[in-house]
Amino acid sequence: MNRIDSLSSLRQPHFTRRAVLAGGATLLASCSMKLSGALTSADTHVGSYPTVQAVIRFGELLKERTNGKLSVQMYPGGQLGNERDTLEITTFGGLDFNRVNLAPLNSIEPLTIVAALPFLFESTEHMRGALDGPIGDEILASLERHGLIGLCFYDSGARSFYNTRGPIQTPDDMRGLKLRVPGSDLYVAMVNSLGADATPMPLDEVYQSLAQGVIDGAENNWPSFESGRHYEVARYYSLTRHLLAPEVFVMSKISWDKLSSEEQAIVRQSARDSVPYMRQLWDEQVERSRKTVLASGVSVNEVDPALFTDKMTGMWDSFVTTSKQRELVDRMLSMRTGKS
Ligand code: GTR
Repeated sequence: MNRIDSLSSLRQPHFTRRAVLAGGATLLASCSMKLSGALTSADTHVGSYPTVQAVIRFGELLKERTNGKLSVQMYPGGQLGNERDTLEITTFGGLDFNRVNLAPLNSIEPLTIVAALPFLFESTEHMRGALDGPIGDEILASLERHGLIGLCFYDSGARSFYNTRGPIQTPDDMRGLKLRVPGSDLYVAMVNSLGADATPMPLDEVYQSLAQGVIDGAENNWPSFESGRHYEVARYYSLTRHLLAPEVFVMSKISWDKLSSEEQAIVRQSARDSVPYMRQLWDEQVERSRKTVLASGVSVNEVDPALFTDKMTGMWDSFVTTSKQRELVDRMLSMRTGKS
């Protein structure tokens, strides 16, 4: 069984943690000490999504800069499992790379929480400025103790609420709504702080759950709202823009340790060099998705963010509990310009 056949066999709907670990042991045993050839990478999004395209670009740079020794085989569309499962597989070396949101890392590494706090970043420029520098480097470095090498952050735009019931103008309109969130306590608390009922669920179950009325809504950025076809069933999108949490591109530390230091430097630099490309694709994709959603007749409304900010920032203290987290939050806040 090759590595991807092994991974596919792990993608049974009800595989247990023990099965994952056993599969991982098999995968590990079949790994050679040095890495070469096509390295694997997973993404929950479809092939045209900017995060997938950015990692493909990363793979091209890697191939060019290692004279063909290393390249990337991308598995998009969640075909190897949801983000939480593929992250676990990545930590034991069954996958070489992974592109995920910060949310599934929140329960693993407290420093990832600071960049996922609602209403922390005042704008995309603020988020990029903070995470492109030393603060971002510290958050990426914190992943190493969990078996992951943080390579770079990608944009994820602004997340807003959408639902099947009606426009949200104030938190009162959210009372009792069953809203899907990614599996992160931070997201659960954030949504519950507004009086809604947070329902953690993997992304690939959202469309069906909306269609069947299992949930009333969810929250995400324009491209995910559109590419997951959630807008076909949730016809109200209310622009709270409560979260500008980034995406993150990681490598398995087990795979990383099999690279020479020169190759490691190439991997780091190529990941960084894929970021401007991702951002260009991202801005274009946001515009395309916005147009598609609007053309379909979805009701889109602006909200007064002040009505949401107090409630949602009120829960920061429950999640920012260490002095290191506080220090990073203070540094990020000091980079605000007051222009959003
Ligand atoms: C998207 C993000 C995915 C995933 C998804 C979700 O914006 O790109 O990685 O985290 O949100 O809500 O599960």
